[in-house]
Amino acid sequence: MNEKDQEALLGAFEARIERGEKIEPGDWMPEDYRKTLIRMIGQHAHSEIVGQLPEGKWIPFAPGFRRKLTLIAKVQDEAGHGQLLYRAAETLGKSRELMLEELLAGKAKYANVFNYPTPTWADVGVIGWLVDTAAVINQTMLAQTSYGPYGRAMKRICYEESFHIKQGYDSVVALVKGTPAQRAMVQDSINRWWYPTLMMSGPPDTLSTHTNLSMRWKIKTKTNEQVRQEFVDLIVPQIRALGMEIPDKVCQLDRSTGHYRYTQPDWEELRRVVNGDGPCNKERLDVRRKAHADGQWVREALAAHASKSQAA
Ligand code: BYC
Repeated sequence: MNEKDQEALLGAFEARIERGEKIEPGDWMPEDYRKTLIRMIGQHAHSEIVGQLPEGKWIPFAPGFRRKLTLIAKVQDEAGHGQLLYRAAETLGKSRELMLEELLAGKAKYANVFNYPTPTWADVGVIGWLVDTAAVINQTMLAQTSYGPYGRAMKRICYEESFHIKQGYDSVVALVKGTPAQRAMVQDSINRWWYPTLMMSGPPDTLSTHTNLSMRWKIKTKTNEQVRQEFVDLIVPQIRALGMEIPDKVCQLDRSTGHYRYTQPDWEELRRVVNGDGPCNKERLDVRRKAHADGQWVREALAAHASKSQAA
């Protein structure tokens, strides 16, 4: 195809985006659009299945039958989200096997937050409340993305994630109403999760490499900083309403802008953690590698069944 034809295709593609049309799997798209989406959706899928682990380890120790049941359901939901997202990424031409191979080889990124430890039961509630709130704000924006299969997956996922927020909040409220030791446990957990959760929305716009192109093609419709500010504005009053503190003295409402000010996280820490050097990266990937190896016989049995059905 010559350069003129390429330009015409790009022009028609951008006009469709401008009109708010959704791009579907068989449609023409620029290679950078395809690559950006494969990277983002793949990273998102990995985040769901690695994200099962920090809370999942608490299933045997959940205090009471009701908490155990809801936690199992939540962790199971994350596996379902992973399935939906790997499927959405596959529509762009990259196989699930290859994506998983890259994850297990430590070559793929996934959300920074899941590389931090969960030493107390309060962490389960605080992840559901803070991390899922940050995730839902981002994912509500991604539900408007220009790529049809990703947007549709996001809508379904946001319903479930909104329920996860309630599960986390309910658990935190129970602890906050409890003993001084339980309240201290919640505060300690908020202190540890505050900055990793702020980092979840991505680096500031000055350091973000992909935002400009993603905004131009409406893969994202808000910048990382807009998403983070929405999270801060929503969560700060909620935290204070429970009598808990934000571990940031700067965090005050700026009446001139209507937004809360906050101290920027350590962006060097984000870079390190997403590139494999966080407190739990090794542990998380080791667990995923074991789960993958344990499931090998299931994949083999399914493949054997599929080839037998084809032969018949
Ligand atoms: N963590 O140019 P930038 C959940 C990477 S799971 C890791 O700003 P972009 C849940 C970025 O990929 C939901 N990596 O990128 C599950 C890029 O990498 P490369 C998780 C990060 O894409 C279980 C580089 O840094 N949500 O809710 O424009 C239990 C430069 O960044 C992060 C998603 O996955 C990070 N925080 O914006 C509980 C959402 N930030 O290309 C809950 C989908 C940046 O240099 N992803 N990077 O290798 C996104 O929305 C966007 O990709 C981001 C980054 C906002 C994360």
